[in-house]
Amino acid sequence: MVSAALPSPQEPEAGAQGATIARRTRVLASELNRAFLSQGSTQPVLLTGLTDGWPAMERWSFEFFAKTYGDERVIVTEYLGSKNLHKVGFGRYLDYVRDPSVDLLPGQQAETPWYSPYWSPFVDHPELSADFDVSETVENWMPEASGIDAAEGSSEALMAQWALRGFSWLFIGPAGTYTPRHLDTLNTHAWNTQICGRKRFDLWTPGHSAQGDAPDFQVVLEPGETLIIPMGWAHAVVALEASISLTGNFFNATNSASFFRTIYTQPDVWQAKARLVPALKAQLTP
Ligand SMILES: O=C(O)CCC(=O)C(=O)O
Repeated sequence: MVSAALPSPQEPEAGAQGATIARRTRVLASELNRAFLSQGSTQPVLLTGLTDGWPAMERWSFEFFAKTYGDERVIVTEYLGSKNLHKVGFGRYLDYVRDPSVDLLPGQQAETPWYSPYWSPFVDHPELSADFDVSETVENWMPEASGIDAAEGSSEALMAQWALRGFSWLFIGPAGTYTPRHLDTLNTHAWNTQICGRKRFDLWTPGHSAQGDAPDFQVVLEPGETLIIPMGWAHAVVALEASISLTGNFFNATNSASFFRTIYTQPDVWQAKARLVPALKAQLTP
């Protein structure tokens, strides 16, 4: 993660650099890979229609999560990547999301509203995975969620947990929550779907490394829309409204060489994800 000046939660400024993001309806994975994710000519793309028929779009709301999972504890932070982390009751956090005047962490100061970007519930609550499906568009070589059904402790089950806990999250927070400019982990691509509320994404083309520069693209993601961010595209995100987003990182033939290179050269990164799985944590040296 790279810190950056905090952005104001505003609409995109008329045509950042005059460029607009490609938009498509219902793209098949073969076309996504060919037209948007091929090495050397990657482009972000905003997809509509992917969420048609997802139970998540009807069911998932602040009220649903409070009622169903409110007893859990979640990590909240100032912004994704900050070291200022606190554990709070999820129900209480959701009260704060709906009413940011609630004093969530008495005595604690944060520059931006408290954010919950680390809730990865799909291993503990596999029922949530049945509420969405990106497989039409996203070809993912990460181990399948169905591996969870494999014999407990089998390598398939452990790999599936590694992938699910380390590469998929529900991000929840009030307006103004913020993720500073960064590149995604282990050279993965990412899909980001808005379930409710709107978020602004600022994007920098691969190789545009000067910090502090205006983004090359800005786009506002509306509920039901999905933004595909290819490997190597730096991005920063700000919520314009109270928001629930679902996101996953993935790799396939278009970036597998880069993904595996980082697995070999950045063992600390994949091992940090492996430590999220108790049986794998036990096998890793501290
Ligand atoms: O929605 C957000 O705040 C951050 C999403 C993102 O950039 C990521 O998961 O890498």
